[in-house]
Amino acid sequence: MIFRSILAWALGLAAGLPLAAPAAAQETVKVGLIATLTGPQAASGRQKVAGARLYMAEKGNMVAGKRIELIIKDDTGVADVTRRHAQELIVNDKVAALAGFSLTPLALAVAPVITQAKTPAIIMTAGTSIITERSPYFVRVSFTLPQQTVPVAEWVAKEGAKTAVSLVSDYGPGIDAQDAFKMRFEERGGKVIDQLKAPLANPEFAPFLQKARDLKPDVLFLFVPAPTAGALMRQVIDRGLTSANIRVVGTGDITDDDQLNGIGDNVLGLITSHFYSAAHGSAANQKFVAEFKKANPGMRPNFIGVSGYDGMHAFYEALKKTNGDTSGDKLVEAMKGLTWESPRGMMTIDPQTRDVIQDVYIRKVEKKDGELYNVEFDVVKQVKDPIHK
Ligand code: VNL
Repeated sequence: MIFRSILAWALGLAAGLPLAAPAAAQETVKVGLIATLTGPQAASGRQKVAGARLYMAEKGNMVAGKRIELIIKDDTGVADVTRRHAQELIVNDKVAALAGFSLTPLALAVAPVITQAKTPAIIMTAGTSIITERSPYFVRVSFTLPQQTVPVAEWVAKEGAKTAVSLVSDYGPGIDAQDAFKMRFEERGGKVIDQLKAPLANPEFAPFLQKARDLKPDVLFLFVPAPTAGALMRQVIDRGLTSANIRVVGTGDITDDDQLNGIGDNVLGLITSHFYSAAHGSAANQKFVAEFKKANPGMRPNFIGVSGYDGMHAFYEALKKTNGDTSGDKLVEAMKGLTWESPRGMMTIDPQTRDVIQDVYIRKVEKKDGELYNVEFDVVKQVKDPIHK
């Protein structure tokens, strides 16, 4: 008899019948952070997770009466794994939003999934222009490559450079950077004499660097994803390019704050344009850098870390605006037009494109207190992506 009633109770539970679920469980809002934590791009995942966690540690985990829970998944840098995590986080964990996405193909892989599920996805790295057009549920807090490239193309033209060669990783953001560099440099009277592309996986840069050197351009423009920067820049140095009569420039991915000290003094004086530097002088950034270092001994934040931090901000502010309503359409609507002071400077989510509008700085590698930094010395204010404005 007792056994039978226990059985009946258990069956009732399994069928989801009487016993009400605990109220607290219903008040949890989950965010699925898909980061690349292993493999050659692992440095990007470490930064993103550290940035997102720091934001939550500073602001607490209660927003609009809901408890925020961050679920972190490692996609190992493989698009099929990113897509599988996205599906499981949406279907099984019922996340209100996804975030993360390091390499461009990883972001593109989830576009159909988030569109079908109407789940917002906050892009914290991937920088190919087209991504935000692939789903109305993408919101980007990182950057686009054309946005970062145009300022340095203008800068070298203004400095009197007449000829240039570009060398980039052969995939979305590299092609975007190369095209944007050529467009703006040639508009300003320069000539791009060759556009070189190295494979993304296991790149061997030496033959491309030799070719660039032989072409004797005034400028060599470089882009690779940040975790690959150390490998590229060591070969740039070994080939003597920083001491040849060629001005080496790039987007800030090639001198990112995570890799820069490991690259070494040979890149002192190198000019890049980018939206974030750990040396940015604002009070907000000084606090951010200090807190980030305290929470993550041995690390300093880079543009991916700050995007992890800002991505959580976008989500928190959106949930406040919807008063805790987690409808995907309402959250995306609430993120459109958000403006705030990030450690990087002022930023806005463009209500038309869901992409980020932000200042892009021209910086020079300098040594301060025994460490290498990208020191900002000029700025182009509030730049929109020049491709899909
Ligand atoms: C991408 C662009 C990735 C820039 C990066 O590092 C980066 C991308 C992971 O769009 O794949 O620095």
